[in-house]
Amino acid sequence: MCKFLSLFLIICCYWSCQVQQIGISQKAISSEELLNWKTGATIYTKIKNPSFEDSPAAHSTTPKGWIICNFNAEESPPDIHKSLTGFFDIKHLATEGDQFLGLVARDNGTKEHVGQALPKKMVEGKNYAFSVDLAHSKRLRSLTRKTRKHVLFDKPLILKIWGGRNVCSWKQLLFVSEPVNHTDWKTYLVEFKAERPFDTITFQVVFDEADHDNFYNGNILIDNVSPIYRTKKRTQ
Ligand SMILES: [Ca+2]
Repeated sequence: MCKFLSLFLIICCYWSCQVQQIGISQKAISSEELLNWKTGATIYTKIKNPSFEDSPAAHSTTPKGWIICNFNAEESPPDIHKSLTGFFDIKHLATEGDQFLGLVARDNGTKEHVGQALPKKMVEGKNYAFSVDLAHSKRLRSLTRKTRKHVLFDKPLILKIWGGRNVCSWKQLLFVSEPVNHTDWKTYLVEFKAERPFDTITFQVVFDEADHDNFYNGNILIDNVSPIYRTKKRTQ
């Protein structure tokens, strides 16, 4: 009995720690919650080109300040959309400035992700937070190499955000979104405690394995990443 209870407590503790550390399936926050969170918070550092501006808005183009991770030469790079430009039939407006980023995952299993070096290193044991706007397009239509036909990339994906020591290295999972299935923009809060020092960040889209057995074509739109704030404790 004693052994059973000990094992139970260990499992509970492990699960609780995992949830706290990686922020499983974090949901969008309201504008009021965002305002409350920012009140009194201090900026620690800023992400380069957080609005995905100052780049030529074009498909298959990486935003300035960002690097393509795990680039597959047979697949195109991420896309920089401009408000109402209509690349791949996307008709969204940027939430900040005039451009935003689009990441896709494909039915051949490939997934797009971008990363960058941060201006300042995250300090082990300290709490940080930033916000990011996410949306999904039901209209995105593109070529799939699997069938060599133009098809809809209209299924929801999940965004993971990683911290690392080299650009595109994945040492600490900072954030896992819920499946982003909303076409309107929503703001998500990314809260984390640095488990060890790190100074790079990576945005990666992944498949929603809970709802889909196989690889599929999907997209997430990203804009308006806030500065990274030093916080005293988590709010979620
Ligand atoms: Ca923007």
